[in-house]
Amino acid sequence: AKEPVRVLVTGAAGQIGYALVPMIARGVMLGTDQPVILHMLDIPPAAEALNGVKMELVDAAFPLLKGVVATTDAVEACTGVNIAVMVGGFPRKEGMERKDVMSKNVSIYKAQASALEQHAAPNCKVLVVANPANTNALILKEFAPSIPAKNITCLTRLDHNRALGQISEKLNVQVSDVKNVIIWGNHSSSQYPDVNHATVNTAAGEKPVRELVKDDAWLNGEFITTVQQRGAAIIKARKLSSALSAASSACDHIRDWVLGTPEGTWVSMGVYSDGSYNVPAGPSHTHVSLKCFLPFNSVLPRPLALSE
Ligand code: NAX
Repeated sequence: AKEPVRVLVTGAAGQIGYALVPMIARGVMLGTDQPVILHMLDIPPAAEALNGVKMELVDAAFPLLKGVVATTDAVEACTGVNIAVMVGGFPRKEGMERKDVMSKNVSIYKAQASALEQHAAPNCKVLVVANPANTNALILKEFAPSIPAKNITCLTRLDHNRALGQISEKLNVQVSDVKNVIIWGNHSSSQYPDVNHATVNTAAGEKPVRELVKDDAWLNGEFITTVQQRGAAIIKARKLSSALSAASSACDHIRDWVLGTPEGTWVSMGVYSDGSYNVPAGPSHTHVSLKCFLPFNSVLPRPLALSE
């Protein structure tokens, strides 16, 4: 039998956490033959709710779940973890300026970076979900210099999956037959969902999305804005932000990172740019006019090839 993998979820008492931890415990993230031990971190005001989530995990009697650590102590939460999914953070509230949210998140991500750097398992893989995801990932990278930059990523897979979903709806094909969209830019409304290399598996073989859609106006207009603004549309409809789709995409991100993508398929992840794809290496200074300690836009997404 395989040794259990320790998976940390921060902000585990929140709505994404509530959708995510049962997926991990069922094997959606790491495979149905991979036992897991869940580490859940939240802040003291959420401690009771966090304990309630732990009670439900026990009640669900997941065969793969070999243990649960539920804590408000970052060091205890980070100790020995192989995978860290950072969902906790300070949300932007009405009337708050972006820089106020930034300074709160800088202190949160600085402390959690140190806890991970000192106590996580070697080669721990980190996925930042909490917004601003790209910037929080950069902060974590800056304050955990001994963790290789390539092990620190942020979630843009939800945008990638949203783009696949829109193409599948437009063409009335199965979403599993659509592949190789790319999300460039930040996880924000400035992102660019790119269909120029995307294909659909048809009875007559793989066809480019552009050839099948035959509607460049839609592809260059409504498709892009729908993907860019999907988060806002979900909030409008649900009165809550995306949770099940974010949790599912976080599982997809880690699964493909650890287990690889199918031959000929790539996916989008936010990574620290090494200069690939003609994207400038290192932090981008596009938004330095916003007063924060660190440049924004710093972790640039790229498609991940199977071999990486
Ligand atoms: P919730 O407010 O439901 O949950 C957040 C949880 O984090 C709460 O339980 C809170 O107590 C906890 N928390 C706050 N500070 C913490 C700290 N210092 N350490 C540990 N836990 C802490 O938000 P939810 O809807 O679950 O969203 C979580 C984050 O995901 C938000 O920042 C949100 O903006 C972001 N999202 C990112 C997406 C992406 O694609 N990158 C999409 C979905 C989502 O909007």
